[in-house]
Amino acid sequence: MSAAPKGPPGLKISVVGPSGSGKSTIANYLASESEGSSAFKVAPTYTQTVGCRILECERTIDGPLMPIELWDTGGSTDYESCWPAVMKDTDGVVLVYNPENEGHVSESGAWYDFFVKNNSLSDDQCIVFAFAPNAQPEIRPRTSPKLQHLNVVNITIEDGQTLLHQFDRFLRQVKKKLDTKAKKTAEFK
Ligand SMILES: Nc1nc2c(ncn2[C@@H]2O[C@H](COP(=O)(O)OP(=O)(O)OP(=O)(O)O)[C@@H](O)[C@H]2O)c(=O)[nH]1
Ligand SMILES: [Mg+2]
Repeated sequence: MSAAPKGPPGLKISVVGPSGSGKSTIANYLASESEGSSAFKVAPTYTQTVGCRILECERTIDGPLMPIELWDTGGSTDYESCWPAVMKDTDGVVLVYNPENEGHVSESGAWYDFFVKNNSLSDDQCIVFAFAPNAQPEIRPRTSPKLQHLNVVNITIEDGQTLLHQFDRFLRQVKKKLDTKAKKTAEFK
């Protein structure tokens, strides 16, 4: 009996970072059909994410539509027990912090350590969004020393297109990394 044909493999992307940094705002935007609109739709009131939400979207990355699971993680330490599940088998990490919040800047280093460094992911599998209302694209945002070697991108609420563009670039980079890993594994067999 032949195996059922497999569709294109999807990617699991974990969206992590301090509480109130904008993870759900960003995940909602990416998962919505809002490609045509240029600005985020911001919820009128902030609602803390309890545990983790999984959102789905599809992006075209050098080929057919690729299913993406976005694991939008609650940033409160009350939900720390969920983090191992968020980390497990993740293909990439989107780390979100608000560079205008001093606490976020320092906390973001710990998020990087936990989700990327201690999870044996390569830095290519991580993108950092500095999400602030007044971000200026040409100015490097305030960053934890632990993130200084990473791709840190300014994201503003007015500019959803930049977010989509950066997200697709990141997915392409993750896919390339995974393809290279799979090729190396096959060569060893
Ligand atoms: N960081 C950031 N937040 C903004 C901006 N503009 C508005 N906000 C508000 O900041 C809050 C962020 O909320 P969420 O996206 O729910 O934050 P979160 O990171 O998911 O928070 P947790 O679920 O608690 O981890 C919302 O009330 C946004 O409307 C912005 O440009 N940057
Ligand atoms: Mg949230």
